[in-house]
Amino acid sequence: MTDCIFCKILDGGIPADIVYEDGHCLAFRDINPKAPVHLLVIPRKHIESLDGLGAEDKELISHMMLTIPRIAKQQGLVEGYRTIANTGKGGGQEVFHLHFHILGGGELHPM
Ligand code: DGP
Repeated sequence: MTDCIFCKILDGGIPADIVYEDGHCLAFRDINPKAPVHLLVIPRKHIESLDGLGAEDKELISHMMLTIPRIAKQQGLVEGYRTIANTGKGGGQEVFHLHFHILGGGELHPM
């Protein structure tokens, strides 16, 4: 999807501060951080949001869930972190390529 910002980051068209990558996903620093450490984890496959997942994505989403804690630890978030996936306009989603925010490195208010 050529007009997707995150697909452009995946293909190198837009630079990003990439902290992790593998065959299924990529993690990079959010351009507008809301915490001392604010990462976005995205699948290489263009899926708009959690709502766009199908049964065929079971392995991919499971891989991402298992990888998020590894990335968090790699980035020094040993005390914990918050993981958020905004879904749809009503959920505050602005970029329509599935992503998980990882936030940490400071005090996070209880939700
Ligand atoms: P969301 O509201 O969940 O769709 O969050 C999208 C996030 O993406 C938002 O926190 C800012 C971030 N973002 C948008 N454009 C770029 C970009 O070009 N580079 C990076 N690194 N982050 C971006």
